[in-house]
Amino acid sequence: MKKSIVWQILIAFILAVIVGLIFGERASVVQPLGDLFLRLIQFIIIPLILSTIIVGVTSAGNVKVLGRLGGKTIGYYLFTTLIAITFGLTAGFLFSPGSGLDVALNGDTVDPAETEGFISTLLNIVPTNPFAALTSGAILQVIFFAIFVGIGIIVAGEKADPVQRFFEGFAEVMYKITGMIMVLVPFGVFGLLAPVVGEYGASVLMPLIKVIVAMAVACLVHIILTYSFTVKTLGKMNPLKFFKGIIPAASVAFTTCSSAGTLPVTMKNTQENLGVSKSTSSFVLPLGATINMDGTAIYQGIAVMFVAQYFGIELTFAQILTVVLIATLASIGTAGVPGAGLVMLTMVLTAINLPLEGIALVAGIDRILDMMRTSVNVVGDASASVVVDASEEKDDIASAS
Ligand code: DAS
Repeated sequence: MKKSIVWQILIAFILAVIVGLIFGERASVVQPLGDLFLRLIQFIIIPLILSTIIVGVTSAGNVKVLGRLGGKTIGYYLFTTLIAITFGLTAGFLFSPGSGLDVALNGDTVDPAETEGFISTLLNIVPTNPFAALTSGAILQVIFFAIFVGIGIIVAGEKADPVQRFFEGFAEVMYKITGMIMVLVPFGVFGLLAPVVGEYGASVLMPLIKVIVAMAVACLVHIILTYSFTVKTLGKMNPLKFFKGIIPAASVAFTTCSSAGTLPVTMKNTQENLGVSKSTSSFVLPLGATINMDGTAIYQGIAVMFVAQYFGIELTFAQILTVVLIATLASIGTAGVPGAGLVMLTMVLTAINLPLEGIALVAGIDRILDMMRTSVNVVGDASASVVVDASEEKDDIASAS
């Protein structure tokens, strides 16, 4: 990876903070720069996912390998999500951000998002019209469609060669377009971050600083402990190389608050900086951008403890377990877009009968918390691609010998 992009992003961060602090709300004048960047990376998501997953599946060569790849991916995601929720609940307990808080409720309530049952969440992954899924950007349904097109190509054999070659060429085109857009990452980071710094002054952040600190600490602990461990022991990669290689994607995630929007950058970073194969990254990352949300899981743990403490409610062990299960289920059905975690929180609070009014307390700083949780979500997805790719290489060698 060109060293310059990391320095350019660092300079963009520093400039954004300075401009935000100096100009306050007037810093929003640079918002169009950030919005342009956001639209540029959003416009390539669906064609990139469709083409790269089809190529990834067909390069797996057979359905058995595909099943193995899927099993490892889902297993890793569940493993790290459960650790993340535990870190979140522990941070909420240790920091006690809701105890003795003298912030008055502003009376706002949030309508509880419906918790889709486990079965309906799974059923919704199957598109009734794949072209509608493509035009509406239903990422999980696009992934489902792409996987089955890939399987169809494998089963059809030689007759489908022209289709396979078309998608191989199309995927290459999408990677090239992603490379062109990557040049704009520093400008996008600046245009998205400066207005946020300008909007959230100390008066907004200070009353809830304990929530922000608890979130920051839990995210850092999870990134440093969990991902260093998995990348080193399972991914056979130096953690420093991993963290340095994923900086651009983590920066885009931090400023866009969208795992899905960051996907093109995540794919490019894992392939070019971390050496993950295209077939693994094109399968693991789109799946991760929608169903793997470790940062959001940390947030659920902290927010639940915060609301319970604020209202002086003791959580039972059964309620804690419910949080773990609902947060995991909810993350599968929630797309990686800004504010997804806040929507999920309504499901979790409803499931354990905590007052929904508590959401109004954290909604005011949700953008700040979303920046942190989206960054963790993306770094977690990248760690999965490194781990699964290393495991696949081992299996390929084993089956070849
Ligand atoms: N913004 C979501 C994402 O893109 C995370 C969240 O809202 O919790 O991953």
